[in-house]
Amino acid sequence: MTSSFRVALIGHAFMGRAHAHAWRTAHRFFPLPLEPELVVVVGRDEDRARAAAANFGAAEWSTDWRAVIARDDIDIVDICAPGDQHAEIAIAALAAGKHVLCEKPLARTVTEAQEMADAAQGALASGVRAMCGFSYRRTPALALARRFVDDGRLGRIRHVRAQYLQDWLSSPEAPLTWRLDKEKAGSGALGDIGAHSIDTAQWLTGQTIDEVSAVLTTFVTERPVLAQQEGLGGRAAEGAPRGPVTVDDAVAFTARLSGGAIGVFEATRFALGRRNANRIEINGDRGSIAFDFERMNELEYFDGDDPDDAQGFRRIQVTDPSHPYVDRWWPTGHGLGYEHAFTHQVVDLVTAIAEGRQPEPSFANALQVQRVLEAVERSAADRSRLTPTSA
Ligand code: SOE
Repeated sequence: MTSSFRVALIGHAFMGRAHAHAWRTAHRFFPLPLEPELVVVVGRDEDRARAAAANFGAAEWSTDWRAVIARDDIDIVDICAPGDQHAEIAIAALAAGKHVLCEKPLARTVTEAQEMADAAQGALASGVRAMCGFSYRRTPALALARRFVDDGRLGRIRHVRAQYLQDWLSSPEAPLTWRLDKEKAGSGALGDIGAHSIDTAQWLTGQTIDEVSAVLTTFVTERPVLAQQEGLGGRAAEGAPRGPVTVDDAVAFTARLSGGAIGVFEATRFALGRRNANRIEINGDRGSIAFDFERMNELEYFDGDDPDDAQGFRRIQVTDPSHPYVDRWWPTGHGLGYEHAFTHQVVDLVTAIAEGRQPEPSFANALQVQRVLEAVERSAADRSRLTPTSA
């Protein structure tokens, strides 16, 4: 009989829901060495935590994460709380001998991320593992792109072009949520979605971002104070006072990568009409790939070895059983959705832990992303750029 792997989920909003779904689903579709059991849901508000636990099918709820971490019957602590709680909870959970899955970005600052990575390193000796939830790595089309890079189909990589475009803050009336508060989130579009692009680019190319030059901006500096969080946004009361937005709304930066490639990155929540366009294009000297999450079951691939009269990008439908993760789902041509990457994340995490391997992205990988985030912020603040002069 498969033994169970008992999960404490901390946070039950958008990300908590995505994770809860994954914990409940993974073993029903994939053969797992341990069977996840969502035991307890933790939240700050008693009624909402109770309702979330009932909704997710967890037996218990709590408002006290410290008490939950102290329990003997919890194997993993899954942190889906806002960023200001990541470091404290993760470090305490690792010290208590629990495995940890922590949402991205790992922390608010490099200092916090370093402390978390140190704690994860220290816990390794007792077989305790930590992983950061850069879930898009587990989108089948991106996992296929990684396979192509590893197989050398792209050859030597020259360019990375990554954009993460959303529009949920386009209206100045969208209320102030925790994602707009530097104290809670660390940064804005940069850390929330730009971090995904940074992780994806580094993971796909096997190169680290070693140099950046950036501009950051905040288009709407004050917003109505939030009355009720709903999904990513929420509702403000009629005539609510406005409070300050303390993070960036949009960022653009260029980058130099360790293997000689150059990169162009953009992240914004003001790209009206682009709802979740997490895009990346990579050009090598043998081939190219292009991906857009708004068409997440497709990967564009250009093969430079094709005969001249047949050259062009082909659109691969990533729904074949030969594609990563796909064989456990639906017949060819029947696609997957946003939630599946989280399910695959649980599959990979639980399998690695059961086999005594380090699941990736590790806290050390996520610390590297955090260093890039900080470098981007410093570069933007630095203002060491030239203003075009008239001839
Ligand atoms: C909000 O921009 C957000 O929910 C991110 O926080 C997630 O990481 C991303 O998957 C979708 O957008």
